[in-house]
Amino acid sequence: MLTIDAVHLREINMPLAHPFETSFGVTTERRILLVEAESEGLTAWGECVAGEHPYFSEETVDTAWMIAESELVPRLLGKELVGGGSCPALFSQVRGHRMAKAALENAVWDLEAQQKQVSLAELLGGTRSVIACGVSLGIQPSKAALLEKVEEALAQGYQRIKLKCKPGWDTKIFEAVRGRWPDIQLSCDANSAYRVVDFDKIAEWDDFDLMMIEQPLWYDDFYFHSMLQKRLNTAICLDESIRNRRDALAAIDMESCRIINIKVGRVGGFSEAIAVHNAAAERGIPVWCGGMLETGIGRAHNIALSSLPNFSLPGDVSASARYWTEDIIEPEVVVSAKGEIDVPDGVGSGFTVRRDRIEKLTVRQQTMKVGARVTV
Ligand code: OSB
Ligand code: MG
Repeated sequence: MLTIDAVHLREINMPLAHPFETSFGVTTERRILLVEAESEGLTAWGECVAGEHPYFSEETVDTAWMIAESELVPRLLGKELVGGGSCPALFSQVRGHRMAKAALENAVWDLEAQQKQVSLAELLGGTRSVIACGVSLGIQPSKAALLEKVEEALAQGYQRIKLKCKPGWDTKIFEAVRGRWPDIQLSCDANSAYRVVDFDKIAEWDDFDLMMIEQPLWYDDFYFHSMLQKRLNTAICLDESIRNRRDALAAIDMESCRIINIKVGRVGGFSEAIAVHNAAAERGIPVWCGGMLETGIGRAHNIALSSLPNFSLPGDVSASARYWTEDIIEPEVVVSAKGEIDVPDGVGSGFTVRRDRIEKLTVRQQTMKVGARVTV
């Protein structure tokens, strides 16, 4: 059993090493909500993957802070918990706000691992000692710039290249990359940029032998993805549409996708991520771990999750240096020449949080304890 004595909410601002452009816009600096949970002398961190704007999902840094402060943290404080798996029931009265819930739940899992003196990966049911890594390459100013990025990522060993795409940055780009590298594992991610009028064009992408086409249509859709999947040889992978295990079951049953991207924040925490993983595994649907431009805190949690057996495709969990000039954990996440990350076997997440650096990046913080609240 563990009791949460205090929770600290903190917003840090951190510039990205390189701007990241998707079909919904450019990100150059991240605002990130971090949570820190304390229990009987132990402390663990969680990262909220909500963005600055409600573009990827309805949540933002500000909504997550508000809901954590007013609804979620009060439900955690002072409660006797078995562990991370106790959180969904405590939070269930609050609808949605999955990214806010995940940040807190994941910190509790990390505390549980520390209390049990096991690695987080082991606690989650992980079986892999290394995970396979891919990269997600944003939309670039030119085709030449993109080819350079692909070349660089392949030289670093990454096993799969995912190209962000949108109307006007799609067929020509796939042609150029596939033309130059006929044998690499290549995929694309549209972040919902296409509509039914685009079906004929998307069907032509079968020529490029993509591993998958990620979330081509609406962020909340299964039906039209199912219509599109019938017309394609290429697998559709759903990201935004999958909010929980039931969504995964519906999407698999309707054949809206043949692959699922699991983001622990998008589904509300490790408990639901494991449930999606298991549901997909039982139905022969491979999964991979998506990324949300996380700092080392969220990245460490993604590594632990990716060690589960059905994470059989390379994920978007890449080296710290791709995102940050200096990460907030030690050691930084590194990718081997084979395109793999070692799953730490130390207690907890296996990384140390660099509190000194976090202090410098903090723009607001708040401590909540049983019966007390302090804003700094
Ligand atoms: O759709 O996978 C996505 C980043 C921000 C929001 C959505 C997505 C992404 C990425 C980047 O693709 C993944 C990463 O490298 O962290
Ligand atoms: Mg995606």
